[in-house]
Amino acid sequence: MKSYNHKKIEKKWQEKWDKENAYQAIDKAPEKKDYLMIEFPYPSGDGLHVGHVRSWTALDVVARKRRAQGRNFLYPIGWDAFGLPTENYALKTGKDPRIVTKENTDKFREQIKSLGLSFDWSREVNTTDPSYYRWTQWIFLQLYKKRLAYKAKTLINWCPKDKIGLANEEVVDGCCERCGTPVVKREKEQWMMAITKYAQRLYDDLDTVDYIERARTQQRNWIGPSEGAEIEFSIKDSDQKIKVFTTRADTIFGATYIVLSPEHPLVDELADRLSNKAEVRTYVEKAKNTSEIDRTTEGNEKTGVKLDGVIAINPANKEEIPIFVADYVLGGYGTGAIMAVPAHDERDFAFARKFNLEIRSVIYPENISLLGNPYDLGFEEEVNNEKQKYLHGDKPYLGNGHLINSSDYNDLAPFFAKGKIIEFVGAKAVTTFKLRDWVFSRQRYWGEPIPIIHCDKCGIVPVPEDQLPVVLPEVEKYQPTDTGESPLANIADWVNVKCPQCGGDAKRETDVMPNWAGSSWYYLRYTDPQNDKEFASQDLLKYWTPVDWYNGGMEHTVLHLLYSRFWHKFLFDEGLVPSSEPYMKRTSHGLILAEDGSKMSKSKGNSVSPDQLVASVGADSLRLYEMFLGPFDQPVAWNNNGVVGMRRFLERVADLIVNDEVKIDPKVETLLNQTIKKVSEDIESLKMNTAVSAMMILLNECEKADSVTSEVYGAFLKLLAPFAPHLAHELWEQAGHSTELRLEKWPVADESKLKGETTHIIIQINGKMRGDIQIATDSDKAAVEAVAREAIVKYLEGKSVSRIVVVPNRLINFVVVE
Ligand code: ANZ
Ligand code: ZN
Repeated sequence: MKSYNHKKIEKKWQEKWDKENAYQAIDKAPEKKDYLMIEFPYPSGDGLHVGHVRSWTALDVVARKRRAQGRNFLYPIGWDAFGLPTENYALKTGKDPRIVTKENTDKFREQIKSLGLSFDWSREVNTTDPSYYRWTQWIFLQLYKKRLAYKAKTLINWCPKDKIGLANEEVVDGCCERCGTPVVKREKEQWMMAITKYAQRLYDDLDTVDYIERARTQQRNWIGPSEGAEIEFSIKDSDQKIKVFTTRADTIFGATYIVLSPEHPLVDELADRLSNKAEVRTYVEKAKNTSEIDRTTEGNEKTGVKLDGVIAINPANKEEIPIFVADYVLGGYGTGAIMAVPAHDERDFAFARKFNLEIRSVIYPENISLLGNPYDLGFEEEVNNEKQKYLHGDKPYLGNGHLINSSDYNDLAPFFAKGKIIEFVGAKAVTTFKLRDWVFSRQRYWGEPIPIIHCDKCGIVPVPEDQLPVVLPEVEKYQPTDTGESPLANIADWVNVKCPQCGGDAKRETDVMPNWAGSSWYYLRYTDPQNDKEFASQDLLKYWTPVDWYNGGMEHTVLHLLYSRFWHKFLFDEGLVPSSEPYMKRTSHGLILAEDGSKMSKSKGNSVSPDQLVASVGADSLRLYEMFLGPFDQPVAWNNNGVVGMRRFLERVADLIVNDEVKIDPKVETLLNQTIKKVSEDIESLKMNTAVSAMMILLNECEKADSVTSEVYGAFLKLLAPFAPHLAHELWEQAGHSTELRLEKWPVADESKLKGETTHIIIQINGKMRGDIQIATDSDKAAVEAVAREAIVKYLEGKSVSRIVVVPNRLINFVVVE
């Protein structure tokens, strides 16, 4: 078998493409534009990993194919380079983060180029570049002008180890996402972003984009709309009122007490009227350091304190009811206050039991008004059981039924009563969202300075736009101060400035932005990366945006993706971008796991280095292997033998004999057309593994025929080119063509030649039939396996296959360890 010199060939073509600017997108070309994007990487010191290679190659395959179909293509790359790992590294080593970033991006760039990825390098952006973050700061100022960026004293999630405020999204199970330290609450003046003002639109417009369903659902749940009402309860002998948020206005006649969250401003405002002021204060202080998880976990012992000396009035029946402060009610949700209905809510029930409060039933578990009598509907037993427990007072009743103890509303179904009662008590129907405003400040160094000046006389003054960028100054120490202020606070000659409004002494804001800022708009900058008058020209934005296809990790669905949609919608409202959504389509790749199915990690020593593989078998084999690895959106386990197998496949392609004196084999001709069709379709739906297996089947057939015509050979190379671009180009050139393969048109299947011989194959797992496939007759084991795996993905998920048995043209059996 002929070997080929991958080092020489890959270098040759990479240099050629670089010199020719082969993959540069042409602004405003007449061809249809196509804008494909991967999440720009954080240039960490570890360099590229095989996970990057998987997702970037997949989209590279799409890009190369669609270019060959005549699209004007934009496939850009850049660096999301602000952030904690670089800063922490600087902290440890004393090295300037700018230098660290430069070293890391240089390394990444070289690695990426060694893979033959067809990025448009002329549009490279870097979020830490002042000419870039000048515009991040500019967008911040526009948000500030519209009051969407605001300063507020809030309880924030504070990581005592990193000394940093965290957004809710960065807190995982009560701990810091980065270092795992339990998060505490701390009161701090913070810059906030009013993303909640966009909650409804962020939710509704998910219907207008083509997102992978998992991502759409995850965003919907995160935004979390809840339809209910805000109802006011007045306080006796006072003109103050307590506004509660409830989704069950129908139960108001059963509201036997009120609960304020410890964060509620009324707790302080009412303090002077309380006879147990000290007790209340102690409780509130303690609640501040209890995590939200502990506060809301079902079954946790309920705690609280009664506000002695104040009384609320239920607006429905004018009854006087007590007011409590308790931490099971959260400050940041709804209005931070509830009407408690212990007979029909688990938490209220537990609390009422503990504090001996009245539990008054207002829903009776029989549906007399809406659905007919449950006894007639065949649910007697179920209903009776529930009813017995409920009537014994053993548990709250959460089901449907009809109203009782509710004056004029008795006998109504809850659903009907709700609207009527909202009207009766003069309440307002509202939709509340789980989504919270975005904590935007970071008391750190390696981020964009927030372009604000604080003046004693004028207050908060934005830095005038013509003075942007506010450049991040060099410092000696990267350690945040112990008071939690940014290290920038130590640089007097940077902090002290004149107020742009009154000329008096003033101070710069020393907080910086989170690393979600620069990534919220980078796709806009790619369209016009050198522009120093605007963040991008309207012309180019109109031509290129929105992004047609964006691939990225599932872990970014509720952070980056949501923030970015929010900024985009704001820019749209300002008339600065032409579309209301930034990304028309979103896909997501599965993780690559180590050979044993565990997570790959440097510390465990089970990660695979792309560099090594590029050196030993070549980028083409690596690319092809990663595409063959398994369904793109599923997690897959790595296997080094597989890479070697791909190398062998490429060598066999290089060995094919071309002979135009022999007529085209009709079997090969049919299969070629089938393969063109299959590969073209599979690429578009990211079924790269089955595309590769189709090419393997074609190769087998070509080999059986002893030789192939140059027509067949040429078409094969065109199909192979997006996956293994270097070797495909080299073989094309060796075949005597004077133009480059990348400039050739993508092949089109001849519909009249698609019918041929296929065979039906049964798929089994441990001998049990799990599906079947139709595949070219005499397909080899690898090909059958790839197509079969695809067909039974859901059965194999999370299972480890120990052996595979193939009976040619009959069946394939996966032996799985149960
Ligand atoms: C009275 C009531 C009666 C309620 C009943 C439920 C059942 P979702 O669906 O999650 O939006 N609630 C409101 N604000 C709260 C806060 N800040 N902290 C904790 N709980 C809060 O839940 C809405 C319900 O959760 C509201 O409806 C309120 O309790 C409670 F039989 O009001 B309900
Ligand atoms: Zn001033």
